[in-house]
Amino acid sequence: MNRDGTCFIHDQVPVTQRELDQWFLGITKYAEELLSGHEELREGWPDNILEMQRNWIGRSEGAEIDFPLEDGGGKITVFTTRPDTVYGATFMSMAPEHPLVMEFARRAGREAEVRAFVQRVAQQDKIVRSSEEAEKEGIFTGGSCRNPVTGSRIPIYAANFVLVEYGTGAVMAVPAHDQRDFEFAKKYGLPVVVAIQPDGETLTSGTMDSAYEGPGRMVDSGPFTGLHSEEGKRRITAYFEEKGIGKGKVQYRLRDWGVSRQRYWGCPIPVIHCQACGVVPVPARDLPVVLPENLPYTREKGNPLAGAEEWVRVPCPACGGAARRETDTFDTFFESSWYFLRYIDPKNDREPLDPEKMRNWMPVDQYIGGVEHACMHLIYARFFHKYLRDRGLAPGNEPFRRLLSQGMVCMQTMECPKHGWRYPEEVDPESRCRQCGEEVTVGRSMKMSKSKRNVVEPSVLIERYGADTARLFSLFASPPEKDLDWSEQGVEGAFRFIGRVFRLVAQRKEAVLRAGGPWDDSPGTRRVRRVTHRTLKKVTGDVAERFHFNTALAAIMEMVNFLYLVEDADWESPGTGPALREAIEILLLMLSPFAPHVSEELWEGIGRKELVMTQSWPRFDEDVARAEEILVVVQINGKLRSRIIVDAETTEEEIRSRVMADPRVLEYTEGKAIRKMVYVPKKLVSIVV
Ligand code: ANZ
Ligand code: ZN
Repeated sequence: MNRDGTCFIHDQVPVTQRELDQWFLGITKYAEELLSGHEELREGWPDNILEMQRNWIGRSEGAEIDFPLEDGGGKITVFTTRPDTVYGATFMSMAPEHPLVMEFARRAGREAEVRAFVQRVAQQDKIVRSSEEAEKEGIFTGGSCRNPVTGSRIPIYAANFVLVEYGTGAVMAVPAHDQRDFEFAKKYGLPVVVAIQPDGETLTSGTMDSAYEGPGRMVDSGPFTGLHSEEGKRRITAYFEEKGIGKGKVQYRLRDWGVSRQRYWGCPIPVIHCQACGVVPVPARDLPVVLPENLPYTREKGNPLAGAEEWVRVPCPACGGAARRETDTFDTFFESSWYFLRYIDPKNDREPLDPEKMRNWMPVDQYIGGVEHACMHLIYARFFHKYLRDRGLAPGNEPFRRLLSQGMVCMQTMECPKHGWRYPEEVDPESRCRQCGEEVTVGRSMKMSKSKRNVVEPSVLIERYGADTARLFSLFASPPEKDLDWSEQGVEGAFRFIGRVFRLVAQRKEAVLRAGGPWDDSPGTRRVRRVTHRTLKKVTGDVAERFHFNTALAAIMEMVNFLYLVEDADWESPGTGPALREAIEILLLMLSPFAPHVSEELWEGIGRKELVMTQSWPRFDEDVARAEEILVVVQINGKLRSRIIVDAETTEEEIRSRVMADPRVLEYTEGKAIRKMVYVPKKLVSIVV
């Protein structure tokens, strides 16, 4: 942890920078590893999350180059990803917040107008002002420097699109090869100098109507002329390094993490400030630091902790002199970066974690979290893990082997011509807006969130349909990584399905109770067992390997449909009855994680004494599950012309259409009238043309 009094607050405070004493975590030291670690996560993490992290970390390779100031000595360092374009740099643009901007203005007697500009830009949103579409604006500061390779004079502008916290806050502007610089140069009448020529084309500065940002051959670039731009980047950087006026540099967008908050309710930052000793950590024996209770909370006075004199005043742990506690508290992301480690060792009151237990349990096999955590939480947690690893406290490089990023629950809204989108309850049964009576149309799907007050309370659903329906619907509606559209019909469907299972079991209960002994080897029995074990195989795979509960449920539903079609005689038969009993048992075992209450009830109904929830997951029999295949030969006018292999479950109708689509059959039947087609079950199709 670094005490850094000069840093600005980044991420969370976008517009105004306040200079404050703040605590930062040195996450940028891990920037490179947070990126390269993705290699280890490629298998188990969704691509889009890794992509979002990559952008958040934002690695750029380039160079820092010094531009000597025109007068008074000194230099300005810029960060560029295109050192190969330095011969085309014709001016410099600086972040309006850069301390030198006002300095130049003062020296040149341009303070008033420059200050007016700087203050105006300070009001603009940073994201907006640095976006591509934003109007490029700037002002001449009065200062200038020299291009280190051409020696020409470079006027220094303050420009709204340059950000103070990225790179060095100063940019060498190359209008011929950077679109923002191009627009800026056109607006303020600054020269455009071509330094890169694309293959097979010749640019001239006078006729360009946009910048050329691609690679090419270097031109008008002194000794580097003729090099390809990639080669040029390396050679120019080496040249600057040799002359001591620049160096290769990898730049990250990721900033050190400002963790100080001026809040009462955060986790205390356990340090004490002593006049004589400086910053002294609270000794382990005095941990945890407990916050004072019952502080008066007033909106106006900022952090109430700062006024809690009794709590703040403590003796210095090092010298015993009068000292003061830190009153900033941690960002809530601090604790959420490692909370899960306490599950390994929740009762440990001597230390945050036990390295021995960490070795046994970490990493987490499967972590689940929404996409809203892609960047902050999931980067911070990785960073904590790497830090703990470096302290010998955590095994491996990554905290979470696999990540499932679940979708959001959304709600379809209606569009009113007068009132915009409306929630279902704001629309009457005739599809009219309850407020104005206008007819509504189907609108967009919105995320459910408390702040938008479009949350469907689970308790309402549970009261109306029961908890099993609520659960089944959410699991069935979509794969977990996709957003889920809330739908009343979907809930109804889940409810009906549960009723269907209930009726099936209730109806066959007696037969199941009677069915004892081994099953036989009849075709009917084989068919029942094949369906059962195939379904079990599919559900096992979908649930355990992919978390695809929706397709697992679809398979269970198919199996229920199948069981409804089984004849009474089979249920009662001594040979097939036991196979059907197995089917019902496996059905309930499969269903129990999705609809635990009704499964429990039905499990008891078929005579089982133990709870279904204490049963282990059933095992499928691979041989039984394997599809039985049959060979059907095709005769045309009495001659063998083709053969097809189909699943034994395939219906006659399906077999007929497969035969008619067979290319060999088509060869003989194309353009001819089929006079007769006979199917001999599981053996032969005979066609007469
Ligand atoms: C000269 C140049 C010539 C550039 C050229 C680009 C093309 P990324 O890829 O995002 O890292 N830049 C540097 N610091 C900046 C800041 N604080 N605010 C806004 N822009 C800044 O972008 C790096 C490029 O963005 C740098 O390379 C610099 O412009 C600009 F033909 O330098 B370049
Ligand atoms: Zn002291």
